[in-house]
Amino acid sequence: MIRLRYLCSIVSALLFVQCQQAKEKPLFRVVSAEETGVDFENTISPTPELNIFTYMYFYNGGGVGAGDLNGDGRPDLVFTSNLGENKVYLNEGNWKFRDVTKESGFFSDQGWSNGVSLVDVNQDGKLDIYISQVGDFLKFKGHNLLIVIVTGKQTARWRGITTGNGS
Ligand SMILES: [Ca+2]
Ligand SMILES: [Ca+2]
Repeated sequence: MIRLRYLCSIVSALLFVQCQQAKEKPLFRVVSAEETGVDFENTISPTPELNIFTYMYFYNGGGVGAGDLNGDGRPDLVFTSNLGENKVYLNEGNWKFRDVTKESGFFSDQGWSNGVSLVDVNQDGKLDIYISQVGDFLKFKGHNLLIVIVTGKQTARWRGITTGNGS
């Protein structure tokens, strides 16, 4: 009986120590929009005309892509929104991002964007952006969007090319 108590005490002590270690060193932590500068939200609100019953993918969400868009070696972020504005953030280091959506100027044609891929489409060594949108469905008349990024010596120029109907 004493051995059992002794064994239980050791096991309890080990579990306590294990729990303490887990609390001391978390693998992840939440960083706020104020810290990072990333304030994107994909906000959707159902209406009688547009909801899960009229569009079965209503809650599937938008998309996010991470890749170095400006060639500085740091991964930048692109978010696509269903009903709001798609956004681009340049990574300025130390977990700080700058919203360059307005200056990029390539998200003027808003629709129900549901995904983004960052890939070098024209094989010039620089990532380009491909955004998928819902096409001809209900009120949506979206088109997938290919944005080929052309960089100059000091500035980046963005060019949008509209491709066929969205999927
Ligand atoms: Ca970058
Ligand atoms: Ca490219």
